Amino acid sequence: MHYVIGDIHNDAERFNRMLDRIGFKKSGADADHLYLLGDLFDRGGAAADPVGVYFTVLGLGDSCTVVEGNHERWLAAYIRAYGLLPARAKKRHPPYPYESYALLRERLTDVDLLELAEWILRSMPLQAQLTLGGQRYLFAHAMTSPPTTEETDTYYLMGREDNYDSFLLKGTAGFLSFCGHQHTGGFASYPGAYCDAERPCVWRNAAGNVYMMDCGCGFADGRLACFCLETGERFYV
Ligand SMILES: [Mn+2]
Repeated sequence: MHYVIGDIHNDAERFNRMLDRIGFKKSGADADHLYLLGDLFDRGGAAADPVGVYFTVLGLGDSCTVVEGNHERWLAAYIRAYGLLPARAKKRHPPYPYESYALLRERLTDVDLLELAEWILRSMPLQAQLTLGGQRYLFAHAMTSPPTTEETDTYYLMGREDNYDSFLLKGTAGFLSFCGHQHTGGFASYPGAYCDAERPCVWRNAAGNVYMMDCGCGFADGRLACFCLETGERFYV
């Protein structure tokens, strides 16, 4: 099966519970594949565990595709900028605005941290695509684009620089798009519908070609959503 998971935001516990819940298989004849929509890191409150999220994703190996989120970009940029400073300059450097960096530093060496930044910047595409059973899919953090039209990094990472409302209305023609970034709780006034009774939950636009997956994981009242492409089934933890 092919699964899609939205913004995790440092909640390794929920992420691992979700993989158990769907019985994710990373190898064998019936191996699954997972698409992560970015924003693995930052937030998560007292239970924030960025190392746990990182190690779980590394453990999934080739069975997982991660598209880059704005928080990955910010974290990688900070690691690169800070990690290369001499010790004295580090003291004067402003702290990373989220706890992720301090938590990562507790358990990872400088070299491990730089590897994390390289992993983000070199291996995470801004958009991924898949054709499955004749259906074409696109995965991006904030907004998708036709694969033939390369947009700016900000378009995929943040969304709003272009016409976000138009994307939510029309999607990307010929594809089913899966995105995160914006908590679905804010979509009540857009043309579309919540896919499940309990909130927060996955939201689908009225055209039926955009699924928004960020259900606020990492916030106190949020949860993590997972969508199975073959069955349309949604899972929440
Ligand atoms: Mn985001």
